[in-house]
Amino acid sequence: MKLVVAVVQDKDSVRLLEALVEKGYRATKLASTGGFLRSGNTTLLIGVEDRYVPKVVEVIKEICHAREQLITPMAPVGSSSVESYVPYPIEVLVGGATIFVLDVEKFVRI
Ligand code: 2BA
Repeated sequence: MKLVVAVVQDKDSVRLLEALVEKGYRATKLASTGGFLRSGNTTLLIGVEDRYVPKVVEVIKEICHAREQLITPMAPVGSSSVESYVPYPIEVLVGGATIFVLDVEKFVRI
């Protein structure tokens, strides 16, 4: 058995969860925060038999899309020139999904 851990954008998470459940996969949705943008994203835990991993990845690919996001960097912490700091927005391409596939040592449902 494998655990698919997928970090996706909030915008895609509802449709993705619906599609997974509709296709018979079990999933758990966690609210998460990206370390770089410090903004909300969604992490899904999906436990499946090994042979279903490619199908789960396919569903994620169908639904999740990369999007460009404009961010305004903060002044560097401890900087002495905060007053003269002019924040320019920069564009970041946030991927559709970041996927990890982990081996599951033991799976128990009680
Ligand atoms: P964030 O960490 O908020 O990153 C959002 C986007 O910012 C990233 O999109 C990437 O395009 C950019 N980015 C991240 N770190 C950067 C850096 N040091 N310099 C320049 N640009 C940077 P994605 O790569 O598609 O990642 C989307 C989200 O997936 C991430 O949100 C994070 O929550 C998660 N993620 C990505 N790689 C991960 C990893 N290796 N381990 C754990 N979580 C990861």
